[in-house]
Amino acid sequence: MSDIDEKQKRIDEILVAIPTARDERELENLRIQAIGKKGANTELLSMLGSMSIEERKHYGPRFNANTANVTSAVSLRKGQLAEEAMNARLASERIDVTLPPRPEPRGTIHPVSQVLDEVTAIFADLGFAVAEGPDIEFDDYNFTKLNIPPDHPARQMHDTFYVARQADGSQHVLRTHTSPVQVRTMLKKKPPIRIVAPGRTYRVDSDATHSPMFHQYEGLVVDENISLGHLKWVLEEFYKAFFEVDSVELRARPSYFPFTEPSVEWDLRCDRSVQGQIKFGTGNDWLELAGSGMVHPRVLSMCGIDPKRYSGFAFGGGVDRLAMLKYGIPDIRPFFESDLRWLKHFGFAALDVPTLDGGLSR
Ligand code: FA5
Repeated sequence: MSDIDEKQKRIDEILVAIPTARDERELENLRIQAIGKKGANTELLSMLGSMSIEERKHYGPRFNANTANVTSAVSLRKGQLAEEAMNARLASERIDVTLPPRPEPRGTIHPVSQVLDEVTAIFADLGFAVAEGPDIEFDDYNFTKLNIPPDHPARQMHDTFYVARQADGSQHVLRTHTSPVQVRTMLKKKPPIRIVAPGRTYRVDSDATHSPMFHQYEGLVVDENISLGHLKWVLEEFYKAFFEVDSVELRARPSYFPFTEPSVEWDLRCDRSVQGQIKFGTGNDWLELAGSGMVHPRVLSMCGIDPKRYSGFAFGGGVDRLAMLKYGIPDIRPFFESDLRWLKHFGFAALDVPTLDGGLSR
């Protein structure tokens, strides 16, 4: 058999193999063997140069036809392989819409997380930005810049967890309240300021209504001409939205916090005449809700704000207490015991994000 016949035979075999190539790689391999750089037909074509005119007339069209036949067979098979791959993918990714839905998610949202989200949603609606601070706080921010200098008797009220003093002599504490976020905000930002700071707080304290780790929310507004009237309106709006009632009645009591002057504590009118139930807006009982006051001018100055030009109010209360009141939870300790039965009973559906429009706690 001549060299030409042998190569032609190889090309014919390739033309037979192409329609059954199993994948793109095998197909490409066959194409290269026929019409690649060193393919059988490429070699045939290169022989044309040394042939006589007669031979060239005879073989030329045949070799060119080889190229055309291989190219069109490869392209046909390529299309078929692509279609087969798509069909296989469609079959494997098919969704059976008649199958039952996935089981309900089993995790629940902790009542404290729920109330933190509710508080944030309400204050966001009133135009307050959310501010944060660290749990391990400078003694200076937790106390001194809040007008509680070292040795001030008010430090005793806080039952503080102190952190070992640093090598440079600086003192840190586990923050005893969210009020240092006021300091952090005022040091960074100039008025107008309107923030809410929810977060974790710590005190050496433990009984049915006190936990060593608990949560507070803090509000701060600083601007020109801010008064106690503004504070009362904000708190009324907040408690109406939080307890989901149309009206509330707040009672102001004089109080003392070193960082506010005057200081006011707020009670909410409620009805506890039915055992185990509490109603807001009616009744003859009063429920302690929040500490507050006008930001002390000395605190404003220590935080770089001119007290002659600006005034502000601040308030703060317990988040865990709010959760206990709103959801009828009698003891604070199980909040942090991770008992799954308790969590299931008092937890909230994971996908119900509280919003004022969609409902806070439904
Ligand atoms: C303060 O902590 C002030 N920083 C609040 C404040 C802010 C006043 C801004 C003025 C301006 P007080 O120590 O009263 O205040 O604590 C506030 C609330 O935290 C309490 O009413 C209570 O609801 C909650 N709380 C305090 N200690 C605990 C505790 N150990 N466990 C749970 N809740 C607590």
